[in-house]
Amino acid sequence: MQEKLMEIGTAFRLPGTFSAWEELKVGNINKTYKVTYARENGLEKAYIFQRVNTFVFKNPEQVMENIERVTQHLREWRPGRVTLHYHHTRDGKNFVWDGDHIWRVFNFIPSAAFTESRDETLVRNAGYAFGEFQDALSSFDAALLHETIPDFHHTLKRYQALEKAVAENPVGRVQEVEDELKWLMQAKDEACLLCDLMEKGDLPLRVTHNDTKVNNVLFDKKDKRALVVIDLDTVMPGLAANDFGDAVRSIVNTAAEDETDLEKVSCDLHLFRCFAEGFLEPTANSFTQKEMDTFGISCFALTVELAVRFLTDYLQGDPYFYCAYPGHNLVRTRCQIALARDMQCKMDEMNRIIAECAAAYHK
Ligand code: GN1
Ligand code: MG
Repeated sequence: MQEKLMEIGTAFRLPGTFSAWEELKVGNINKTYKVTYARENGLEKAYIFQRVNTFVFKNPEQVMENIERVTQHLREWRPGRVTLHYHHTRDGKNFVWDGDHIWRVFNFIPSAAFTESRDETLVRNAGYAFGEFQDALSSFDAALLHETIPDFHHTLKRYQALEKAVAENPVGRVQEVEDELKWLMQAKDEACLLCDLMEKGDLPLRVTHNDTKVNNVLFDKKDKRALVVIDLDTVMPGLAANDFGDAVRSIVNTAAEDETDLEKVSCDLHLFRCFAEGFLEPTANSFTQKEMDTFGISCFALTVELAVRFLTDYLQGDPYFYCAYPGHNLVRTRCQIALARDMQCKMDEMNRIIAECAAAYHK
């Protein structure tokens, strides 16, 4: 791996001598490495090298074009703020193709990141960061964006892909997952409510992040302030509710996304309130009432949708999500189902909390 990383560093003309590297085990799609160079002045400088998964991102040029435009917009929106800065090769490209894979390099931002957190300040700050991201992109022209993964949060189409995988049963795993399928099929109408409203044109299309996991926010190590929202691969037109729901799914789960002890999985309502406060503080005045009315159900929808996606991948032999062990996608499916079931029981309270937070920040 070191040789490969050195070759990539050379393509990007990084100054200094390659001195260290480590893999950062974050994310289920791309491979990420922290690479350090020693400069002539004696100081060390670190970069993030990422190998883009081209099975998932079929058109990486378009992904990079989107990122270029969005980061430029963010820099103009709040000059002086930390943003992702991608490096360019000699011929002005922001990625290289090494014959097998696409690689990109961006600045390493000294910070802390979390895959789980019970810290209410962090959760509130994560909410604020994703809310502010929405706010920043409300002045960005959506027509400038490529749809890098079409129908990414189209829950109904995700169900259709699952139904196809069940019918084809390519690796013979359907018999094992009857209980999960049964639960997901009875939840279908409720989970697709949000997507039905989108299809009817009842909700505005905005420019959204679409992958609002807690580890996609970097925090200041000392004061827990959110520094920057990262992982801009899926910034596309979408519903504000997608970002809200996906974030809640990831941030207020009391267990990891692949917890095997389902007793530990639940939606923590106190953290939910913290997140909703953070998210709505910068946005409550720009979202429509109709949009905010969908925020509760969006948490259920996005959780079920991800269960559907994990299960589809499992039935297809795991081609999409990185699996650390056999059956990982099934474990993830069960965990998301457990979380969605808990949200169902708490939906009235979740809606009440959203309404209170929206009222508190509405001027
Ligand atoms: C993937 O790569 P990562 O971890 O940011 C996936 C998300 C899922 C998430 C679940 C492009 O995100 O949609 O919610 O896994 N990204 C893509 O952990 O499919
Ligand atoms: Mg991602």
